[in-house]
Amino acid sequence: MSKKLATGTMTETTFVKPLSLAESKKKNYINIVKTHFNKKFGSDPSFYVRAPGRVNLIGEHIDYCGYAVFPMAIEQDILVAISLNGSNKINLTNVKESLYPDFTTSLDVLKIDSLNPKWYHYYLCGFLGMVEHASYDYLSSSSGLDIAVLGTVPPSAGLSSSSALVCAAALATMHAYSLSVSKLELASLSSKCERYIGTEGGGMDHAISVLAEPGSAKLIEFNPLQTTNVLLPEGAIFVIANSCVEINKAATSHYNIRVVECRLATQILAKACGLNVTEVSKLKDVQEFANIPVDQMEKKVKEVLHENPYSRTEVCQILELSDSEFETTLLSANTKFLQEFKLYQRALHVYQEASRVWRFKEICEKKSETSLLMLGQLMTESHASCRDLYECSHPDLDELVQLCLKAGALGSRLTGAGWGGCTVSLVPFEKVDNFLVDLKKNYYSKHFRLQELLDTAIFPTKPGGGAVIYED
Ligand code: ADP
Ligand code: NG1
Ligand code: MG
Repeated sequence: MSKKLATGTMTETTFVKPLSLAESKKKNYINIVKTHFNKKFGSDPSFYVRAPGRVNLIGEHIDYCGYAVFPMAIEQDILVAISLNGSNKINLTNVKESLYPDFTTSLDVLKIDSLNPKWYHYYLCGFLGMVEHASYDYLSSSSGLDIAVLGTVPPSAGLSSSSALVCAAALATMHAYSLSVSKLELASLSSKCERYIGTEGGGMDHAISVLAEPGSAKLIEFNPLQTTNVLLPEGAIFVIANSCVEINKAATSHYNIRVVECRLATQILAKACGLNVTEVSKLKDVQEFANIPVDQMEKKVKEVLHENPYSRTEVCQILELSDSEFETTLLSANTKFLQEFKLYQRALHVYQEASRVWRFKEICEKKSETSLLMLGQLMTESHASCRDLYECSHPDLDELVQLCLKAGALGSRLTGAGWGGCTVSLVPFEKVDNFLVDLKKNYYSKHFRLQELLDTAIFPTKPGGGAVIYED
């Protein structure tokens, strides 16, 4: 694990803050989770942890290919109230009990069922990641924990509720057992341990949830993990709108299929470039080892890959693998059944999206009269690429993006993994009120089932802070 410090203006290195410093809205939520904890366990929690969700402004499905992404933390978060209980049991309860029922397990039989993921498995990812990191030795038969959870990140909506839960669980475990882990280590290990749930995800969500600082978005680079604060241009605001199509990434195979397609495109491109395929695991590695600028990778993709889907047999032939070698080395549990792979389209999206991220950052830094227009255009191009090349959109999301643009957004795109979830739109300040009215009328009123969700489905957002431990 890299020990390199985050670059930029990382000012705070400690997670702990006095509870009295929590802002008043947060204190209200803390009181709700405290009351729930008290009702379930008959005492007050020892401390609280918050970890925020995030909105990715640009750079979709490229973190697991090694490329930099551009998210910011949002106000909505996962709150955890926790105490050691002196037994060998972990008792988990959730304020939204009807959605997320109580769960109890002994410390010696912890298990994450990736075939049937439940809410508490995400918590256990964070717990296990932390205890494995510190080695199990110090866990005793009295290391049990009582835990209450309250989440305000809309779930399964591309705003990273899952990773907020995993990060909060890892941080709560760290503090409960008096372990010392740096912010950068926590970000890396939370991203590794969310993979226990079965998704072969990248590191964006955990990095921003842990490392975010109020007031700026972050460019996040990987290998080694490092972050740079970027101030967003003035005059416009990012507005999130939820299509209200829910998609659970661990319970479906869409996400891992894309990871596999990128992996296969990597191998075939590496072979065609004469690289040692065993040294190359991500699309970014091909670009770097072949020493080709990222904006010229489009030409290479068009030279090497064909547009028609690749059959499993063809991929095995090109990579000189038997079918069973192919399955064991390149596929995952929920992608073993795959017979066809769209490699041209996925690789093209990744390289073009990676270039868009750097252009986005440069525009933010240069600040000109046309900055907002150029940022908006990049966002809309990113959505088109997610829809057409990466095929991770959804008809309702496409409709919502069009409505956002019609309502005055300078740019709009899906955010997060896609296949449902939210859009993020860049809206000039003076147009925000009309934008909200138009969207409510044209999207939310039309879809009757969404009426009751209106209050939480559409909201302006600004860059928030990262994970915190609150103590009395
Ligand atoms: P997202 O885009 O929100 O990260 P995922 O499909 O990755 O979507 O994760 C959603 C899952 O995270 C939910 O099905 C649930 O298991 C868990 N989750 C999200 N919010 C909460 C919450 N408030 N309490 C408990 N579990 C939650
Ligand atoms: P969401 O939609 O929050 O589950 C996922 C991945 C990210 C990234 C985006 C797409 C996890 C935990 N998160 O986010 O790493 O790949 O999709 O850009 O796997
Ligand atoms: Mg998630």
